[in-house]
Amino acid sequence: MGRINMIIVMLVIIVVGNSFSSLQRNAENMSEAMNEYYREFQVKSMGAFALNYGIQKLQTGDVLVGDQEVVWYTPNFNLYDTNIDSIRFIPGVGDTIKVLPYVQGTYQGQTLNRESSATLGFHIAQPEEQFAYYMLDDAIGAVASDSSGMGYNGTLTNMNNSDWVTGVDGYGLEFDGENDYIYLGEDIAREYEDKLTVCCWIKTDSRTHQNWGNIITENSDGNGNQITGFTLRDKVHFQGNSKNHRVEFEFEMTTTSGKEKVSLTVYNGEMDLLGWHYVAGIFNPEAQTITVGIVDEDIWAVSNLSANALPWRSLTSNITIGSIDGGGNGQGKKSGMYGTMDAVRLIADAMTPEELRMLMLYHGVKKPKLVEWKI
Ligand SMILES: [Ca+2]
Ligand SMILES: [Ca+2]
Repeated sequence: MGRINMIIVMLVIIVVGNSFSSLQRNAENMSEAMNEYYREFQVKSMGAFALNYGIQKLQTGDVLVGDQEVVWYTPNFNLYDTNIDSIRFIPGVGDTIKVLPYVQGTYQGQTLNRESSATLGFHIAQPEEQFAYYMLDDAIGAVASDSSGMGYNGTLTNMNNSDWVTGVDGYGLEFDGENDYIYLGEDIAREYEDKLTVCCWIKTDSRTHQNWGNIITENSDGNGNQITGFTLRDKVHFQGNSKNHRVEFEFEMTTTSGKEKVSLTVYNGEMDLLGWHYVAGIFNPEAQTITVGIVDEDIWAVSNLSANALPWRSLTSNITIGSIDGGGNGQGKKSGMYGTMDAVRLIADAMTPEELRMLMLYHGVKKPKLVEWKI
């Protein structure tokens, strides 16, 4: 190889070599930028996921937000080097909730924190299959207006203006446990066929009432006999040792397979027996269960139904709130409950505990809609 050629080869090596190393340096810079981008993408994705997850929790009613901020911790939520530490739900101006997931990621030993946020507004929907809703805010007169849109206004029977008292919201009605009732008519009893939920606020009177008192009941023959239909009822005991003071609730349905019922007893100390409680009876032939529960205390009793048990219907059924129509005189199952009621609903569907909690808290099923969000 000649001298000139040698020089050319050396130059080529130097030039190419330099180019390679500068290429390598560029690649290093590139991959760092890529990593940075990827890491940010990862944390942002997790933030977006957490946000979605939080919104979904609100939609399904798994997280319920009242006046207070709710912090929901998610200790095992990890993906690669990123995890959702917690999601905060903060009640905002008007009827809005801010959802703030707190996401943590680690990169090369460094901890990265990130907050995403979304603001949700709400609209309150009434249950689709609701066929009667008595807010009992009429305050005067002999009519309990139905707010369901179905027009099943009730008629106060053996009651007067002094029975309109303070309720949970606005007014409620006080029942004497003897002959006070609201008559809802016969047509209303045909509004459900299989599934049924009845629920209302109840404040028990402090008098002992050892017989079952009807809260809401279907009466099959106009004489107070329970040949067909359903009954949500209670029984209260406030005598003797206060440890034995108790309230019992029972939900019963007459079905094609016979009487199906479920009951629960709550003793003094387990809850304030004389406070307001949101009580529900649920008949669900699809799940083959009958349920009675105290929604605000999250106390439930569930029984299994016989196979193919469906409500047994009668064309002459009527529904009453309080005492039973045609029965009365304070005897056994024909008597009414002692105490005050508010917000009575009848729904031809089997509501879940979450849906019932929403009905209790928001006077309807709360459906979130997105107002703004930032990842
Ligand atoms: Ca009366
Ligand atoms: Ca009311």
